[in-house]
Amino acid sequence: MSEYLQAKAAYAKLGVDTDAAIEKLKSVPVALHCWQGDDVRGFDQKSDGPLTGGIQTTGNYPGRARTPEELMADIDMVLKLCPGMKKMNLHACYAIFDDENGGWVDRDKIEPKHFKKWVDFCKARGLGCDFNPTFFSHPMCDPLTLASPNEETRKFWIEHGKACIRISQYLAEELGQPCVMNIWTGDGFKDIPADRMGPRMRYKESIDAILSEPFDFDKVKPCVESKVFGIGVEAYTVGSAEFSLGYAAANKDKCIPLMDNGHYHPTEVVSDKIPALLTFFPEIALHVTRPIRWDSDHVVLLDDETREICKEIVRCGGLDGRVKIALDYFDASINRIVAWTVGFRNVQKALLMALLTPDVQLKGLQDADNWTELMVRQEELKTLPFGAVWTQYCESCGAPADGEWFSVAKAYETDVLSKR
Ligand code: RNT
Ligand code: ZN
Repeated sequence: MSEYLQAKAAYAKLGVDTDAAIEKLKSVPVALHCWQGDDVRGFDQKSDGPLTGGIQTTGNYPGRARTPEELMADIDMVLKLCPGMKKMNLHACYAIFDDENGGWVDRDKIEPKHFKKWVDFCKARGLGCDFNPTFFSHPMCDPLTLASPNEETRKFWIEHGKACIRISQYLAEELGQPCVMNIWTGDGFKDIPADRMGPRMRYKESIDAILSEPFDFDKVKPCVESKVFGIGVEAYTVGSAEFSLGYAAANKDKCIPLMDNGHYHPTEVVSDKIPALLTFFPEIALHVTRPIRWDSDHVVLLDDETREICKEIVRCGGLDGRVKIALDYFDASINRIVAWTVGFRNVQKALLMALLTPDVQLKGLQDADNWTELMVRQEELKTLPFGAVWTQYCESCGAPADGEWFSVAKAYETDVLSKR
């Protein structure tokens, strides 16, 4: 008997159908963030300014993508190395300006045509696309954006947000899949503020203004992403957890909350917050990342919290569109293709593991107050032959198995990345 058939039989004993799990996972889009490929630089700034907004890439591994063509080629390699259904995730700073579309414009003036090449890229690969306004790494950050006391600054960034709504609508219509549009700013202060309410009131009004731009909520899913602190923004964050959740709750007809698991105090876990939010919100969005001590955006591993997040997504019925899953990390200290691939494959693994869990039986034990057997059953799941199911999944997606893809990534490094 093949390894897969043996594994299938082992899971079947627990009432788990491995074939069904594999088929289900193939239908779940996971958004691949374009910004791992170039250390969150983008293409829209003439001068090579620093990354701002309290986020930080560290490392200077050779081979980062410097042009849209290089970034697209790198993404193609990642798509080939990963199983599962992918969706692109772009930032506004990845706009492509050329002579055909009239050349460079500032962020308040960007249009769908600046993303036409990305639409062509996605169409050719059957991908949907998510989108993000870019409220950082720009001279109009004073350093605040949507919460700035300066009206001219706020106006510029509101116009940027509205332009991004129009672009998101265009992406959704062209690609025939909803576009999640995430609003995150690094607005906040390094030191103790004298006014905590003013910036939040301005932030609220600015988001209101952005969302007053007409859009179809079935196609465009605006999100607000909360944060606890950033580098140089240690004392106060305008878009805190309560602010963002409050905003989403008060605007359920046009906005959903987004949780990034690097954006909470270290003993808080997003896995536990998923069912809490799904109790009240029809839809929520996630940025899956790996914080170490802070929002360091390390590559996602198959660690306990990633597994727990995926278990909650599956158990709470999140795979049928209620939970929008995206990756968000940027490691510049290792091969970027490998960083992307390891994180994407790990989210796929964690989702597959979750789908291979006999949830109904385990819930039954909990409801019967049988914590002894629940512990035994949960622990024994850990040594089931998951690897054989994973290999089968990769094969049925036409993607390489573990042990097969790293050499391909290394050859690409030798042939392409090292020549940049
Ligand atoms: C920053 C947020 C945000 C960014 C991306 C680039 O802390 O997580 O989502 O990482 O928009
Ligand atoms: Zn994020």
